[in-house]
Amino acid sequence: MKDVIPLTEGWTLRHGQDQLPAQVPGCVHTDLLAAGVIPDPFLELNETEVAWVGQRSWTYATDVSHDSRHERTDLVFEGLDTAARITFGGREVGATRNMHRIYRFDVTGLTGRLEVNFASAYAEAEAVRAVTGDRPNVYPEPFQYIRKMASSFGWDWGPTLVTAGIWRPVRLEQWSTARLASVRPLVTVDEATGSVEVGIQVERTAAGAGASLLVRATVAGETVETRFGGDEAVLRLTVDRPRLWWPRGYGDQPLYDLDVTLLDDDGELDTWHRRIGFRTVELDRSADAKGSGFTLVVNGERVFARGVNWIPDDVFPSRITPERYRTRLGQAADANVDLVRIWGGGIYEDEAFYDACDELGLMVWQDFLFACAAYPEEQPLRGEVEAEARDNVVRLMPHASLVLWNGNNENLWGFRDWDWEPGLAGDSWGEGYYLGLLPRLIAELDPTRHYAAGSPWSGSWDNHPNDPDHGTYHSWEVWNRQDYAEYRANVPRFVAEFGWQAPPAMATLRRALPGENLAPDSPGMLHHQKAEDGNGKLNRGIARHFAPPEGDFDRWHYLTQVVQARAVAAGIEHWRSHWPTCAGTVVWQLNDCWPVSSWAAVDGDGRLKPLHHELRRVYADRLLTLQPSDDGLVLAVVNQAATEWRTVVTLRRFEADGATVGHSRHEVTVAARSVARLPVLPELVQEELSAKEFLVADADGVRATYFPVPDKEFAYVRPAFGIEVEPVPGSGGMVDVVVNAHTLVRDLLLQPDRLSPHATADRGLTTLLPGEQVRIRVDGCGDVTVDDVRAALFCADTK
Ligand code: BMA
Repeated sequence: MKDVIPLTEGWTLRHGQDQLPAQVPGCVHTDLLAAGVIPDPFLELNETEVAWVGQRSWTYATDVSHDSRHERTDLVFEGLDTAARITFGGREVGATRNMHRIYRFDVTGLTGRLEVNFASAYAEAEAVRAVTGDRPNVYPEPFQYIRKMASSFGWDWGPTLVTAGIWRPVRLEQWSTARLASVRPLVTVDEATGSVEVGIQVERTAAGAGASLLVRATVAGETVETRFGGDEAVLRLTVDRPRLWWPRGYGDQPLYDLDVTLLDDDGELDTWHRRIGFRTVELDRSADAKGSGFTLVVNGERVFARGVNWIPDDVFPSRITPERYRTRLGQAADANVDLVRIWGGGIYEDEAFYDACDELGLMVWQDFLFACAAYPEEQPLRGEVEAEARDNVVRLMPHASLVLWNGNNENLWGFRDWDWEPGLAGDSWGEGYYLGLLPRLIAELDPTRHYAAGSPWSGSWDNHPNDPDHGTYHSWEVWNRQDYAEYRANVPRFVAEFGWQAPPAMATLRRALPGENLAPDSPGMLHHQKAEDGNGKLNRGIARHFAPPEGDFDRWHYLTQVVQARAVAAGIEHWRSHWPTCAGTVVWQLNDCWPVSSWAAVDGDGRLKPLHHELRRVYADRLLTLQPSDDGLVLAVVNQAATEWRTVVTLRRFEADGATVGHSRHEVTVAARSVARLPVLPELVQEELSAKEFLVADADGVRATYFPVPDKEFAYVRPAFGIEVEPVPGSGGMVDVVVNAHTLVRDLLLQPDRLSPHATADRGLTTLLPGEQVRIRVDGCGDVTVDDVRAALFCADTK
């Protein structure tokens, strides 16, 4: 059996004359931070102060002594960031230039000092640019010339912190005769039979060449084995009536252990284990009267995907622990999300990410790592792209949650629309990857999975890449230039990106900007806002609906949260109401990689923005929404559950002071996984709603409200409500904040982190009619008074 020796100990990082203690896995910035050499780049304006770190070369070293009873010793790096030369025992053993690859070097017979010398990523990128020539790019940094996490060079939500280091585990593997070089399970389900075709490749030592080997695979109590003399074998297993893996909300997530063992006549040589799941996934892109769709079909069930986009959860990804992945993806699941798209400017994530998705029933859409730029296809990049794709397709394909490979983020669109084409003058720009190399690799390695060439993409050059009627669509005009009501202007087939910004929670701001007199344009706030005209867009977003919160930072902050949540809800409510024409929404973005104003629902310190709670509402199986349409107001009753929804919807027309001026009841039956769109009874809206009126629809505890005019034009009665604080017996310190409304109270929000930085609340924005009550459970706030709570409570209609 092979021996594995993890190399985690004794590492140092050379800094001038000093040898600083270093973490492996880790990176330069976190080591310098731990040694007190640099300030925390997440705080204040420190990011700019540490820019020099990315311009330098860095050396990691440790002493390795090891004995071996084996023929071969390999040095295996699961991830090196990025351009490195490796020496071991005084000998150069290899060089690397790709953060996304797994590297294995034969170091048989070597021992002693192991050194990994990283060149500056800028130096490497510029050297490659000199070979390939220049290409257009949305950001000013050279990220398309180096296979490194693109967003570490800075993004419209991310700092420019270009790090280096041994970012994933490193180990020695000692082995004899042969080892498992790759194992590729292809899992299919046909009627009631599950099949697993396991393709294996071995690497042999010189002595092991031609030796007769046995490989055995076991799943669900079935075992098959085969003897072979070459480097490849295929094993076929069948499982009768496997329990199917489903996205959350559709069924369970049973996972089966798949074990592969390689043996020779003397016993075991190597083993491999993963958990797999049995399910089918189709992507229906067929043409219809409206264009061509983009509908995921899992186990025969057509799915409206309730998605979020995922970016690296830390600009230093070596810091992300399995627990942190689980927490963040748990937050996605809590928001009734069922699909996570890993965006192409980040990384192929850690195993722990996909394990959590397998267990939580979160479908994963994995981009290949290309974003917002023209990418040269010349060497040395082309070989790197192929090698990295091979490594990661093989690594990730066992996961049941992985439903889609996607070629790139916005590059096909950029070529067509962002004026790249004229300057390219026949140069390569990435098309050969997205429409050639990558689909060929998927067909070769992982043929049971679907591949999309890009996001957005309409399926071919026959239509504009971002044509809403064909395939995937990114909706950015609305955030950039319009009111969120404009989301209603079209019904795309699948909205893979759209979103609205807001700053992080107050406690996050206070931690990141200690001592700053916070204002929308105070120095730290501006520094932690990376989007083009970000604050302008935030302010215009507010101004379309509210009187400007002149000089009142707390109110500005609250209003940004309200507008973010309302904007995203407006998009999702409209698009979901048009299922099955529209078959999914993927919100930009779930998470952040540092404390920043951004589109995220969960901020850089892991705190939930009100948007997170709003997603939970609009992504629930049952949703009511009132939508203006050409034929008047429509009540859409959305039922994504497996059972029919038979209910009575009560529609009420109110005056601003709470008096009911109209009332109707509708018996509605909505089939499973479908939507009923009903005209609102003309009696109820016979006369157009005035600026003093609004509508409320209720059914089985689900509510929709409809206000005909922006808040600043609405005839609000000054809100009045009572507050009580009730300790929750036996809860270990939780309290219920009970609010009793005497008037209409719109978008009431308790910001729990204003009570204590650690406090959380189980609700976000809540609208109450006169006489209604809400109970907000707060955890971790300690003893609080009604006055404390009042200072942390906001609502839309206080001027
Ligand atoms: C799209 C994304 C990201 C970007 C976001 C917000 O372009 O793909 O590149 O961060 O919009 O601008």
